[in-house]
Amino acid sequence: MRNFVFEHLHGHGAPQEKRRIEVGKNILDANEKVAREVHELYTKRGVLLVNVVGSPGSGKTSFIKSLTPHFKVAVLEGDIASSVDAKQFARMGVPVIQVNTDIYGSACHLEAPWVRDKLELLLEYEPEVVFIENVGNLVCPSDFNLGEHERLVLYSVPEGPDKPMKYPPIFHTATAVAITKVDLAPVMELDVREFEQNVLHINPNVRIFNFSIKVPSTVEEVAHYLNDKRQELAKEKSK
Ligand SMILES: Nc1nc2c(ncn2[C@@H]2O[C@H](COP(=O)(O)OP(=O)(O)OP(=O)(O)O)[C@@H](O)[C@H]2O)c(=O)[nH]1
Ligand SMILES: [Mg+2]
Repeated sequence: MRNFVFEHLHGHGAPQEKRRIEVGKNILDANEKVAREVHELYTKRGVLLVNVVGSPGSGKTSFIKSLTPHFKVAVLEGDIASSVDAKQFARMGVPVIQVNTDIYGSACHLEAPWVRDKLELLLEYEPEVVFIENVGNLVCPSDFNLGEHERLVLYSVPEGPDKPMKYPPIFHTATAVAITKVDLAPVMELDVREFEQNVLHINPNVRIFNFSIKVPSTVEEVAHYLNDKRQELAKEKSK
């Protein structure tokens, strides 16, 4: 229920507030039910589902593109409008489906019922990993499970080291955090260790990566992590 505002419900006072909370709870309950179904389907098929979240421009598309040589990838692309990012994947021959939230009141996040059928469809391409590129936002996606196995939060160096304290829920719900564009840290005179400490302050057990599309070893480290997760999934599938 955190951070959940229904702008279409106007008015003030207790009855409206109560109704707002009830509607919010119903939406989240419905989301959770569909997310569980997606999670079960992907687990049964042994396909790793990764929800990539982060601010606009934090490097989500670049991150996913850098991992395409390592896995057979498919992408569900979420944006308020346009298919700019989806076209990049299509040009690379990566199966991609675009979801625009302008038909859902220009929501700043994806919800499971909006993506379920698309995620089912992507399985027909027999991918090893399906990436969801969520709508660029550090707040809204945190409440909406999409059935993912991994929630990877991308947090870029130019955003500055204080974001975990200001936007804790997204860091709290992450399974891993990639501090992106670390190649820019020296130019910006920023210390990546301060970013790491602030992330760990909010989520002490989360896995942290230092990442740059310009440094192949950082891409390989993430690929290795995701491969381990795929193997864990294969074991779960065979149970
Ligand atoms: N120096 C540097 N630039 C990067 C890196 N990763 C991404 N960029 C640049 O950052 C800009 C934004 O990257 P995108 O991958 O489009 O970011 P995004 O999160 O997908 O953006 P939206 O989808 O618009 O929210 C682009 O100009 C990228 O080339 C990096 O590791 N280092
Ligand atoms: Mg993008």
